[in-house]
Amino acid sequence: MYENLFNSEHPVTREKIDFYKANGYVRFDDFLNSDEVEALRGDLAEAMEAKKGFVRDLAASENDAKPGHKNKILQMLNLWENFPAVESYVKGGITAKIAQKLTESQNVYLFHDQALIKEPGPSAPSPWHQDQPYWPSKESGMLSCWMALDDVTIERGCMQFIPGSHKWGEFEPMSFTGKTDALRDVISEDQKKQWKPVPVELKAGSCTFHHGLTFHYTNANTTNQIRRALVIIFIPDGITYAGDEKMEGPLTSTITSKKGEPLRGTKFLKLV
Ligand SMILES: O=C(O)CCC(=O)C(=O)O
Repeated sequence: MYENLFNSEHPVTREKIDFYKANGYVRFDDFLNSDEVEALRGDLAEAMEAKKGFVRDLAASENDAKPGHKNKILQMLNLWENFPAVESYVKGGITAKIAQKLTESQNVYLFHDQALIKEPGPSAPSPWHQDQPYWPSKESGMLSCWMALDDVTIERGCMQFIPGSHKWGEFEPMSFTGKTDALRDVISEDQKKQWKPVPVELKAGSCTFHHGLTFHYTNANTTNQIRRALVIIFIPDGITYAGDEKMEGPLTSTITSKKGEPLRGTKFLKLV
């Protein structure tokens, strides 16, 4: 059904690779065409109805655990398992090939995909955080592709990055219900001087890639339109399983590696 979609090749120039290495993120404009965006939006709409698999409100607090609770940041994990357009997009490897070039890796495995949705209404900011503290990897180097499925502005919750912060090391995981800039409290005075957020507004079908240590943030969606993003997280070469040194995540039980072995799991597909 999707044989003509998700199979394009996207050039990665030396300039893009150098930008990613220096800044910890990089943008790719006009990556998916409108048919591809529509197909993914269709799957997300179905997923929001079906609520299959791992689904949660990333910003829910204890007070929110009530019937009729409206999600502030809806997270739906591993849609590739149940939704055919997402499956073609993920397995087609069009973003994994970019991850391969950015990391200069031979192999790239899937960690997981996730839809991150901020509906108009009760939306929350995604606080400044790094991703790596939530991941089971010992080494840094895993990375994400954040695909905009809507035109995103600052007000609608586009990604914002602190360029170069992927070189500052790994900090504690941040709470999604706490102060949005708590990460600023734990960095050095010199790093505070370099705290110059760069918002990356994107058209639907454009994306950013970011390194697992890069500080990033998105605003609450204060517009009256939905904000849909589809993220794929990649495991390049050289990443081993940290064992129980790291916090447990929704995929911990699917990990097949022993501590110190290359990070692999029953759902971590080889994409490239
Ligand atoms: O989309 C968001 O609000 C946050 C995205 C994010 O933190 C990520 O993709 O790592």
